[in-house]
Amino acid sequence: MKPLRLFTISLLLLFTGYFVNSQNIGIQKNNPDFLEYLSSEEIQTGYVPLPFEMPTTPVGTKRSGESFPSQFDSRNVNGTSYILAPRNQVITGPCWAFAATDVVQASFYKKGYQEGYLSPQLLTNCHNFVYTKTQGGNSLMAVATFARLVGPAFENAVPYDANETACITTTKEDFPAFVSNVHMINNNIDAVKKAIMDNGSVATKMFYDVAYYNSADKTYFYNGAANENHGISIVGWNDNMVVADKGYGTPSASGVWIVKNTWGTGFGDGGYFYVSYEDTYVGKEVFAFTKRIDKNTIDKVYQYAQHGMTNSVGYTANNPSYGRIKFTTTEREKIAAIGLYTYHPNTEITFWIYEGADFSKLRYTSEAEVIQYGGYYTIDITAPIYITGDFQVIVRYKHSTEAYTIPIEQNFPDYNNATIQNSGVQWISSSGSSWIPLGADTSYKFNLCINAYTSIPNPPANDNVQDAVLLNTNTVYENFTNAGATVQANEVVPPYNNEEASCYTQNSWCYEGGLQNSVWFKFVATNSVVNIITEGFDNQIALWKSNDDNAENLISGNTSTYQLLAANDDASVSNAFASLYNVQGLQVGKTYFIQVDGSANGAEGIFSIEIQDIPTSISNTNTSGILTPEGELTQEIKDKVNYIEVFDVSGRLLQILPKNSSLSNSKLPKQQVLIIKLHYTDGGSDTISWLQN
Ligand SMILES: [Ca+2]
Ligand SMILES: [Ca+2]
Repeated sequence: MKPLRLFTISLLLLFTGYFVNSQNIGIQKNNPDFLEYLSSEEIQTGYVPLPFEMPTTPVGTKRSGESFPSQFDSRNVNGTSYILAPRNQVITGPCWAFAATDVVQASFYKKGYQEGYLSPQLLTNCHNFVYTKTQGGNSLMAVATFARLVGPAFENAVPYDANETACITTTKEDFPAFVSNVHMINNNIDAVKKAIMDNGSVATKMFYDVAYYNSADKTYFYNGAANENHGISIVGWNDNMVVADKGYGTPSASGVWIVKNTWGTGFGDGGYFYVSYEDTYVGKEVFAFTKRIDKNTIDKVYQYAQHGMTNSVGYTANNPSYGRIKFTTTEREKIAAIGLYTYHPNTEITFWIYEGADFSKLRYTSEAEVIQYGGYYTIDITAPIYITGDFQVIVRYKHSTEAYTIPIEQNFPDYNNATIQNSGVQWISSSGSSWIPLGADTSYKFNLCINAYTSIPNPPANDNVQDAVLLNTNTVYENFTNAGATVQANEVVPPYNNEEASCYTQNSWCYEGGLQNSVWFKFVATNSVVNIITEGFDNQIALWKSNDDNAENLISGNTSTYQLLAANDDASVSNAFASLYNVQGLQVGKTYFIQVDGSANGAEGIFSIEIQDIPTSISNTNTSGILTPEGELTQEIKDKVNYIEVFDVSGRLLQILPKNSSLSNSKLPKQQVLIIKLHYTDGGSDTISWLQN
């Protein structure tokens, strides 16, 4: 695969003045079969060659610690079938769409979702490439369509019609899920076997001519050089089956793929046939769909490369190549996932998300990850990153031995007929610091294959203080969330303190990005002292009193109308949950407001909350012989202690201290009665109460 050097940097320097280093940007050679296909006078039907030649998948794909069985069939894996009966495409052309939807269906069944057939019609009608239904397609077109959040749809939602029909609009209601993490596997039998065992089946292609089909034993073998013309899927294998000689050559060894066809159950062996491992195409260029995505986690996709990867560009091997892309959200949206292609197997990927159109606000840095197969990947962003307006994604592609690692959409008018964006939204770089613009108005007329998936947040009902949820005391309320919550204008916030110790006090929050996604509660005091306990995620909490019990004061900006009673970020060293202990001076019958916010740059999570109406004093337990007059454990006790449990007065375990711990020097919550349980090495124990000043 010799790269063509299409562009030289020296020319660019003259015209744009961009600083670039001395490396040239190169582009991968197109697949000659594909170019021949495009230039062919005849309209062909069936399977369209891929625009690029798939790199060979390296060895090293064995299932760890296992060898492959000599026979495997996803129609019967210990009595379970992941495969639905072969369908009939009726006309020539949609084979690729039947194969892709059969493979996605099998992968969903393998994951335990038995939802029936998926719709090839949605693929054939809505792929946005230039081909009509009868003109065919390929697996990459299915990948690109699914990556656009078009399908996979239930068969019932978009039923198959063999006529040429228009794309109909679908919604998430029509889809069981989204699908991603598509592995491209080339010429590696073990990797294909692994993919079948992991995912039920894989999509591949073949050259079909009845001359090479043996109707007696339903076997097939073609080892010539004619172009592929049919898309199929593989559901299993048999290492021992021999393909009989039909007069066109015999494979050198036994072994067949169990191939699912889409010509009805009357073809072959109930719709299946058996193709030699040595066939020119079958099992060589394979697509496995490995990831099911909960459709409720994604609402939108931002992308320029609507047709996905058709080529790759970049710099020479062992140099990082960066792609940078800018999108603009239409409302406040949460970044749910980043979608990207890799061309070469074992490409190392790292990406960054910046808020805004410059680099001043880095919001996310991914782990560097070596992706074993070329293909399409969707990497979930679990951190709560909300964007309103511009944001940028930078992806670094790195490969030690391969060049041109940045997947792009190159335009082929007779294939994808792509709209290439103008400059200003896409760039590439060899340094990650100086950027070469891409665009229809530049020398680099292509789109980057980087997608951003977002979800539209749905703020909780108690996002605003006026909508605070009324809680009763002494009741544990489960399953509140601050996900998608917002900050109101002039919303109150406790003081921050940069000292680490401030995380544990009862009057401030640690400074970790400020107020980000608060929700509100209120209660009517039934005692002058309360504990307020939250559990579930890294949050921060504050208790507020307001004149006339009026919620509006807390967003008025008028500090004389409200008062902070207590605030906490981390209830203990080992526990990032926030809680308020022993808050005193409440007025029975008055309403108090509780603010719960995500800590550490706006964490989101599910949590429980409980307001404990506690007695004002608890009886002291006997501490004689255990504590020194200074309030420290005596040496005799320290020598006996194995470990120490610390509880709050409600009996909740706050933390565990190791032997030789000092009570007074520990980071136990202050100004709060604690229950200290001393566990001795001989199995005995003592319990004392403890108030740290
Ligand atoms: Ca809020
Ligand atoms: Ca916290």
